[in-house]
Amino acid sequence: MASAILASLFHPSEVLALVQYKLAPKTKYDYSNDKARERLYHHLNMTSRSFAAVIQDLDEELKDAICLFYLILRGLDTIEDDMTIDLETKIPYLKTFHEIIYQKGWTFTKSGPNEKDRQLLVEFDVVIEGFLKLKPAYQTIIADITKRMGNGMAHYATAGIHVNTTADYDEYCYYVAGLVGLGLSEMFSACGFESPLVAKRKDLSNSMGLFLQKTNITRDYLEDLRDNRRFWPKEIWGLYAEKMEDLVKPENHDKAKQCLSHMVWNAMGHIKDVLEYLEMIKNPSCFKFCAIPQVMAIATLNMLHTNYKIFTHENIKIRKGETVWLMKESDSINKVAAIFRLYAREINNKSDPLDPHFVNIGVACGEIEQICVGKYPGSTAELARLQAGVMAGTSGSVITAAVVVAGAVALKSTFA
Ligand code: D9A
Repeated sequence: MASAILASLFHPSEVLALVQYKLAPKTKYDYSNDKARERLYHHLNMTSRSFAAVIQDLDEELKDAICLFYLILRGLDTIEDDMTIDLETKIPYLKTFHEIIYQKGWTFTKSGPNEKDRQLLVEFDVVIEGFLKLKPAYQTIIADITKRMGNGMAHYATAGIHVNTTADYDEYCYYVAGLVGLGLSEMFSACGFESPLVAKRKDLSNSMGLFLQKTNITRDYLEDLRDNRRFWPKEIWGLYAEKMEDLVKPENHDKAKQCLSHMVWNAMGHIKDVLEYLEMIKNPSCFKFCAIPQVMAIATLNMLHTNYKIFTHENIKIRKGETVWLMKESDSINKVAAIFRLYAREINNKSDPLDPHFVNIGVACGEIEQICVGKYPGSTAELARLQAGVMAGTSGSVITAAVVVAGAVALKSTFA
């Protein structure tokens, strides 16, 4: 907590969000009367910290279905990611995972010892038990998406098949992320929270996944390379280096930065769709659930833009305070549009005029501004309010006040 506050010292609204977050009641949900459900949410909280809270805030009707969807996909992803499992073993698991989720008692102990979500697969019987209790309509959606995703993963895991063209890049991201968007949209429409149109707009649902996945792939260049996974399309990196791993060489510093801008620009291509999708979502808990990952993605993209560190450091993340602040603010389309405008402006301000994508990125940022001003005029007032909290230099007194409050909280929790 203390270090998170320090990191956000020049962002008073983040300090405030952190303090509020820390003060919020901890045991919001009590699963102690249902041991299986308690175990399920334990696994959810283990796999993803901030996103787990967002899932738990969903309305009861969707909460378990989406929690299980998330855990099932996480299980599948853990097998796909694991480079210690040989392909002859891995591919059949990927292709049949949609059947495995109906097999009571199934568990998996072949994950490598360093696999982060190893334990989820070791206790996967808990996930299966939960899945089998869901309404059949949700089971069908989850199994169908799992089947299509597993087969797509199996294709790209096959020896000799790589992400070469930008079309491959879109296809790979469709399998691992776009399909998640499609499945969730089907659930939103099936339960009646959202209009049937949401499920119909598969293009927009796909973009919701692609924007998240492309941001992650851009961020994870070094980590993926270390594990010999390559998701940056050759059609892009091939313009800047002979081999993808050559980008990290100091003599290729400038080319690497240009390649990074190209990847950032490619990801930005989905933002228009993301805003259009979010505009359709009316249920407040669904809206926050959908909006929070997207605003975190544009904040991450802003952090990546022109940042050579992605070629030298793994695990580049936005500040904890920034995450908590984004989670608090993302509750209406006007506020989300304001957040997108804020980061689009930051991205544009950082751009290097000598970069070959300077104009492209400038146009993409300008389009975000144009769409938001045209369609979400309320975002202008929200943007002014957000900026008042971001402009640290002009609000020293707010910083001081916030730090004093935070100090009091820290003392309180020490002596409580
Ligand atoms: C999502 Cl059910 C994901 N993925 C995410 C998380 O958001 C999407 C995996 C399973 C599910 C949902 C998501 C959320 C809301 C609406 C969506 C949607 O579509 C309409 O998916 C497109 O990243 C994984 C894929 C991108 C592969 C789909 C957000 C999440 N955040 C992580 C942060 C991180 O850095 O991984 O998981 C976290 O908080 O741990």
